[in-house]
Amino acid sequence: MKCILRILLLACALYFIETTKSPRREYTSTKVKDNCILDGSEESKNEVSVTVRGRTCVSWNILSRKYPSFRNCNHNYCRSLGNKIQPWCFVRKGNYYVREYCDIPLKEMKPTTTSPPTSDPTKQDTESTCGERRLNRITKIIGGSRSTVESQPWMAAIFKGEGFVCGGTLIAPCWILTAAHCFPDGKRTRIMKYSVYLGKNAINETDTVKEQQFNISKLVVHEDYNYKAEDFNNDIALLKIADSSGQCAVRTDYVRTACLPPFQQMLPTGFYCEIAGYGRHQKGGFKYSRYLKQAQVRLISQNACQKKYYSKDEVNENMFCAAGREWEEDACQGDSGGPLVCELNNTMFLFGIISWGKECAKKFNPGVYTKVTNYNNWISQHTGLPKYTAGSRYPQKD
Ligand code: 4AZ
Repeated sequence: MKCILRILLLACALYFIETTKSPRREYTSTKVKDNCILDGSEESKNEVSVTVRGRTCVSWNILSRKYPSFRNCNHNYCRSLGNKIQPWCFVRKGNYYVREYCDIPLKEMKPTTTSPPTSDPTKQDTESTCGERRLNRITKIIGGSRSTVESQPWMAAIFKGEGFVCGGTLIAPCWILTAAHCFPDGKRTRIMKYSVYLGKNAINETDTVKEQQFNISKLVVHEDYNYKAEDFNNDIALLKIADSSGQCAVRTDYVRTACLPPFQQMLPTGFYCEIAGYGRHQKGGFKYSRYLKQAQVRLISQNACQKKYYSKDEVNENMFCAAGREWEEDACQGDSGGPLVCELNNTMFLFGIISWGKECAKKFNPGVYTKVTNYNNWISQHTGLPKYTAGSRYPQKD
């Protein structure tokens, strides 16, 4: 008995030593004493220290308190560490250090996966190829599931400088539909300060293989959106996007357009649709979700929403309501402008723009969405794309 106890104690002590000396197993190495563990493989050596966003990497040993195995790494060169798809490094963001990919793809990445999006016109979605996706859902988290851009390839992330502003939806290769209230300066918005990302899985990470980055060349806020009234009526805006060489979105597994339903098309009460965004994931929580999330919500009748939950003044005919099962899933701050898409015949149609709601995931306070099907003519007028607003992919009644 004594002998078994001794063996157990010895095993515990060994385990304790092992775990305390290496808090993050991912970055430890036993073989190196004075060398930098990051330079173990010839393959990973390079002298690039600038990220895809143009930021300079910090020296790895700055983080040696958190990652003791970096203590001998007195350089700031990008390295392929962990399961990352390409070399990366830490950069300083305010008081934090965050990881960012560098502008050097891995050698072994095949051209088919690394080739940058091209301007080949056959690689752009049209009104007849919208709404398709490769489903790819992963682990469940509070109030919805973590999503991937493959599941929501129309999802756009709008940034002002370095700061995340709102979600949006790609409805044509050069056009994003979003909420007017995302641009509080209305017509006076300085659009050159903004950028739009498609194919983005995480707000704080850059994945150059999946992402496409754009500037805004034109912002159209609905003429009747009233900033003073704060009533969210006509909470709709269009962004025209173009990358640094003037190209619009290229169709990939991570970037696709959502279809627009026909003018004034309705869906039955109780129909399940999906919302997606990078917004808050807990009521009262202060952190934005770093990762794209999606949730299922059910459409609520206009009558119930105007009489039971809100008033007719608050929810007008340019809006509709939806809520998760048991009120547990909902959009929240930061999700604004993002999509509410509904599936018909394996094709995803954009019915709503995340707009407002009293608090988040609160009983009897559903989320309120801009009714996209009231705006087909407005969208067509401003984009000049009547084919995209005709709803031609929508299943016809027999
Ligand atoms: C917001 O502030 C917001 N629960 C969006 C949606 C909802 C609440 C707030 C709905 O962007």
